[in-house]
Amino acid sequence: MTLKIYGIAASRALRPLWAAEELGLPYEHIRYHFNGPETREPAYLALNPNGTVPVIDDEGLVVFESLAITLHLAQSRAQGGLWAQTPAGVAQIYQWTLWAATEAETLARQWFQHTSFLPPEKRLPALAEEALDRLQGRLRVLDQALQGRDYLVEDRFTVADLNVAAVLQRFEVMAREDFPAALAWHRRCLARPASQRAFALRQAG
Ligand SMILES: N[C@@H](CCC(=O)N[C@@H](CS)C(=O)NCC(=O)O)C(=O)O
Repeated sequence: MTLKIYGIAASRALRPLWAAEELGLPYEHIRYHFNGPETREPAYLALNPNGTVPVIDDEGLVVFESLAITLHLAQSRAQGGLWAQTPAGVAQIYQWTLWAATEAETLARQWFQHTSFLPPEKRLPALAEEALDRLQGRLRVLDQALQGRDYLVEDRFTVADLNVAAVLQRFEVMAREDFPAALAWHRRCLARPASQRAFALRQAG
């Protein structure tokens, strides 16, 4: 049975798609849109009761939450090189992934919603501004962590880089200050062939 990844690439499903591409995994991409209708059906809700994308079915193991999925793929295919080789590296993968989810994504999402995603009449510029302002502090943390190094964990590309780079996929638009180390790192991550292939899937839906 092939790995199944549900959700169009122009959504958080990009993250497991990118991980699968990095790992060279065969997978079936089921391009359900996050606005439905398929994600409102009982068959889908049995996989992901949140009714959101992505969710994966990995030979019977069903996992939702995009960053949990990338962690699972990286760890279960550790020979693919996205997982850490030491307990300290594993701790840092968790640290950066949870940082991405709790510190970075909330603000990046608030900014994106109120600049692009919501219908214009529902956008609140003050909320976009507040999020962008607070985000600069998070980007500074990232920039400092990347001083003198190419990647976040164990000096090579891991799922920590994938998760943080994907959550901050609009890094270049969101950065108001100079963050040279983080900017170079972000470009390095997004230039990877697997990343390019995953992002290209957004054209197909
Ligand atoms: N924390 C979840 C969020 C999933 C999520 O909200 N996905 C969006 C698309 S990017 C969605 O399906 N939205 C539809 C909805 O909320 O009904 C994850 O990272 O997987």
